[in-house]
Amino acid sequence: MWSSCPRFVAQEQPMAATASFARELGAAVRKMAGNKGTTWYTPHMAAASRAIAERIPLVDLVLEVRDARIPLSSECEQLRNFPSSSRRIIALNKMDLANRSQMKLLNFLQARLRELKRTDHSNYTATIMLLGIPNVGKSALANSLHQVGRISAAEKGRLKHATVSPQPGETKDISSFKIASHPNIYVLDTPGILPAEILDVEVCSKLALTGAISDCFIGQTELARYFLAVLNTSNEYRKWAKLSKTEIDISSFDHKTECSGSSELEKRQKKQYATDHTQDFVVNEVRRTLFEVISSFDGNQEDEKNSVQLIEAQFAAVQKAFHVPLESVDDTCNKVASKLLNLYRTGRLGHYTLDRVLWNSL
Ligand SMILES: Nc1nc2c(ncn2[C@@H]2O[C@H](COP(=O)(O)OP(=O)(O)O)[C@@H](O)[C@H]2O)c(=O)[nH]1
Ligand SMILES: [Mg+2]
Repeated sequence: MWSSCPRFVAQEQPMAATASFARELGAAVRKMAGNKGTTWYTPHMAAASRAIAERIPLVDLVLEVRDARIPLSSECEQLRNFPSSSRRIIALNKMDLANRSQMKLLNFLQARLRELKRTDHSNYTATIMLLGIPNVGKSALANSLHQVGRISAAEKGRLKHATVSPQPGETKDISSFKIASHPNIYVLDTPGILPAEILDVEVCSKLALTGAISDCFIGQTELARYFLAVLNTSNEYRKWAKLSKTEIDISSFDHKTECSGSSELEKRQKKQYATDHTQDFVVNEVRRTLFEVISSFDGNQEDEKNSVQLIEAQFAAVQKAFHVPLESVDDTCNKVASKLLNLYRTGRLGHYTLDRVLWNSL
């Protein structure tokens, strides 16, 4: 989804217990980042931020990429004072969930450039700078625009690739990718930037959960707990009710009992990949486990203590679903947390918009 003048409107508040989780986590992230030597605002990010500021006046369009899960919290602060002119476009990425075509975005960008450069259509060269906080998918977007781009066959043969990575901070320099000929249009992929200090602790926690801030600032266990707090107060888990009714018990393939209807091949695969959390049968078992623990919980989720108890019960239950062996408490928790976060961040545990926004306000 993209827009040149978006209007995001904040919606109702999240449940008290989830908000309190978010605040605690965010405060811990801020505290960590305040410690000498552990800030996300590295000298490299500061240098990238200056280089981007110098380039902004020279480009034709600025395409601010935001994370659709946090369309407000992923605003790029550097652009806050940028005049909301026809030169700024905001694109919401990670809507796979809504899986928009990049071709449509390319057409949209070309139309905007044509409006800006009303003169000779065939002879100009235009540049579009992709800008945004780390890990929103700028490089992935640069690659897909480059791939779908209307460029000559010879140029297609020399397609470049921007490095795409689940870790923030992977893009180190500004690089350019051709996305159209006649007129020539280039996109500039840039390193993600964050402000040196983020005052709003809830924003800190959302940036940490979505992966814009490195997990090392708070640890994956705390992040996974925050995710579970979000999950428990959402409606996503209700979609997994049907899993509870069907028998997909993966514990059965360790024993003689066999799942009815499973082929020999499936059974062998299940045995072989029992600890691979990305396998569908493991994901379904995790979903079912989470659903069943929430459904059988009779505490009050508004109550912080109850909410924490539920999360601890879920951690213990999914440890079995993931087939994580019981080692030291910390090791086990870290492994479970890492798998849970990975499934959340790849959209396999539902779709969540952490900022409260009214989409039809766009
Ligand atoms: N689910 C999903 N993941 C995406 C999307 N775009 C990028 N990613 C993933 O997000 C992570 C960060 O992407 P990257 O392009 O390196 O982000 P950048 O730091 O903004 O350049 C990578 O693991 C990508 O595979 C998307 O539209 N949907
Ligand atoms: Mg990048």
